[in-house]
Amino acid sequence: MESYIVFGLVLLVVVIGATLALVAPRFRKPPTLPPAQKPTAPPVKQAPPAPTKQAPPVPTKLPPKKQVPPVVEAPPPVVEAPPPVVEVPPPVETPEPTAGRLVRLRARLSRSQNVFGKGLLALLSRDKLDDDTWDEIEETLIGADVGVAATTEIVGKLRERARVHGTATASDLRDMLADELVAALAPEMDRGLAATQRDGRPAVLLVVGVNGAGKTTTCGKIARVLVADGHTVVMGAADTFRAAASEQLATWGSRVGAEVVRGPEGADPASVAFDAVKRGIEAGVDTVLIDTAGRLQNKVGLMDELGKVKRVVEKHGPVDETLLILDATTGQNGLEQARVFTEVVDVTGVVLTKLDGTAKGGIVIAVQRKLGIPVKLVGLGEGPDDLAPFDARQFVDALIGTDA
Ligand SMILES: Nc1nc2c(ncn2[C@@H]2O[C@H](COP(=O)(O)OP(=O)(O)OP(=O)(O)O)[C@@H](O)[C@H]2O)c(=O)[nH]1
Ligand SMILES: [Mg+2]
Repeated sequence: MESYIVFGLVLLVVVIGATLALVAPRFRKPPTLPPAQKPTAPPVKQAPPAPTKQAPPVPTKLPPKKQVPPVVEAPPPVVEAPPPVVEVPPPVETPEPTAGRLVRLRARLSRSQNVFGKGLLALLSRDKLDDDTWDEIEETLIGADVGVAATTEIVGKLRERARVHGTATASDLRDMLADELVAALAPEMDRGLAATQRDGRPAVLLVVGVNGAGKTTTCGKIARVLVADGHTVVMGAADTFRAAASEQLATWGSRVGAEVVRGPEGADPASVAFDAVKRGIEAGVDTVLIDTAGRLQNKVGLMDELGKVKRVVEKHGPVDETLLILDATTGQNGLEQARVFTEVVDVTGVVLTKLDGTAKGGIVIAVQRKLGIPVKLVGLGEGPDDLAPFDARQFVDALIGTDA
């Protein structure tokens, strides 16, 4: 009996123990799981995706803060490369024909110039041409930059013709004056440009003159004239003192499709000139135009350099034409400068620029008379085709309005 009681107690203890063992965990889990899983789950889940998911957007927004390497790999600029490849075709222009360009001189002569023509006509229209009137005529011509010597000569001849004629009208006198002005311009002088090949090599034209006279512009305009006449041209930018100078010439060249030989800024002008002629010979062109500098500290330096340019270029053969560019607005003052040039380089022709401005046309007579060199071309403005071959009769017509 006792054994049954003991057995029953043992069984009861076992049952209770088993029951407790089963139930106890259930009571323990509910309080631990919810708090344990909720706080830990987010950090555990967010931790892995955070670096992987955030990686792509972060580099673009926050490159400097954290991950720099991904930013470096960005290849957008490479994609943009193809579109910018744009050809720049130089628009080659067709210069206008040179014939008839001088006609526009009259319209472009300054207002004072028209006054000059009208003033002379008024003087010649007086009933009586006494000494005072002739003095005034002389003063008018001198005032127009004709120069004292040339004026004295012109008025002397005119007076004599008027005296011989006896009954000359104002119109007759004006025609006579025009004749004398034309005669003073030595119309028989050869004004053609040596711009075509000789002995199988290009004609070489050297363009000289003081600072700002219009050398580079005139080079460009001459190139246009030559191209318009069917010639091929190479230009040499031997003004190496300023980068802008060769740039200026290159622009003129590209407008008419003429090659421009340039050197680096500060290069030896003579070597650039030499290379330009060499290139012209190789390319078999008709003309090589060489632009030179006018801007040097002193006159001696400028002249030495010009002499050197000429000597070096002549290793290829003689310079065919040396054009002296003179600013017509400098009047009589420019004449002394001009004379210095003729002593250093053998000037074969003069180009008078800026006749459209405040220039007094009479300077043409003074220049030719003083230098004994023909004025071959005149500049009538800043436009590309504002350069005209000089013609004595047309010029005088424009000057005193004989065709009015
Ligand atoms: N109105 C007018 N201006 C001209 C004429 N020829 C040249 N010019 C102007 O004169 C200025 C000087 O011309 P450039 O050709 O640069 O003179 P440059 O002799 O080469 O000058 P440097 O190289 O500095 O010695 C420019 O503004 C030209 O446009 C002309 O016939 N009429
Ligand atoms: Mg220049």
